Amino acid sequence: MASSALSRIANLQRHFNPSNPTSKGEGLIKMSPEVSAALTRGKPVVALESTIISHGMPYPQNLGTAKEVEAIVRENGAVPATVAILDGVPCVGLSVEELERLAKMGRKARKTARRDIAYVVATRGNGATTVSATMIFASMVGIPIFVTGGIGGVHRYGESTMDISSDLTELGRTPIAVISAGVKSILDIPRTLEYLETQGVCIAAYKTDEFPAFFTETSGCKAPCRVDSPEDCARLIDSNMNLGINSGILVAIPIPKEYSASGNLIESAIQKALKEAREQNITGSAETPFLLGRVNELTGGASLASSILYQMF
Ligand code: PSU
Ligand code: MN
Repeated sequence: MASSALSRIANLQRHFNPSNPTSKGEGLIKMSPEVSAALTRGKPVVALESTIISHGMPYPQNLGTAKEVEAIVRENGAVPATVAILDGVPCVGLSVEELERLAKMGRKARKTARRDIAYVVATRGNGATTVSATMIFASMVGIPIFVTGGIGGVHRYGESTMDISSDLTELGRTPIAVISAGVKSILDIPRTLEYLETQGVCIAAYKTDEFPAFFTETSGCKAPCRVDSPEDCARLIDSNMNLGINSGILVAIPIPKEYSASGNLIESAIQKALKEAREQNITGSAETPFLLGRVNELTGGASLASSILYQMF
């Protein structure tokens, strides 16, 4: 073997030397000045994912929505920290130019879940982080709260394909609170809730006893816990952190009635999109973006409108 390869391998061993502890991402993550100042001063910061920008909506709607969501976080007195990997550098907090670059890149950016992070960094690529990857970076820099639209879940037919989003295992191992509109019914919601129970994830629905299904307030599934105020949420997150439970929390806030799409319309579009995905053999990480795109086309834009409105409410 070439000596340069041998010395690289030997150098890797430093990671296992206990007298030389490796820091979690220290010096490897670029924080925006705004996020870094807020964290130093103890000002509230909210993490945001970026797959929804690259793979969730077309340009320029994606840029408009991303900016709007950041503005809403600011109006409420917190600092937004959108997470992405740009030219191999994990970034927490993006400038307007960086946000624009990612929005224009669209699907050319790699959809980056936990499994993809090392590859995108090593190849100096561009990665839009999913819920799992965003949780990892949020936790590395110390942001306990992360807001998104819909999280990944157990896919329909997951019992045979084993397609279970790494968002669920991440919630089981990273103590971040994810605030979302629940799980879209393109997924198998009852199995998603079972899997989250196995992973030890605390799930609380906000001002309701039912777990919401993103497009609609109801899923037919009961939520394990209920919270009725931001203070309730804060107490829950604090208890989890204080006890060092080390798994995450999912707070599900149902979409307001006036923004929700018709359940029947969505369900028939989902059935059609699922059939097409199977016919075209679309599986793995391509499935979620495909289904979301088709459901939006088949509902004449109603599903995307619900998505955008939810992000903004
Ligand atoms: N579900 C949505 N909208 C999304 C996603 C999921 O309703 O944009 C994105 C999120 O980034 C989520 C990821 O973390 O897809 C999950 O993908 P997969 O099912 O391949 O794990
Ligand atoms: Mn998957």
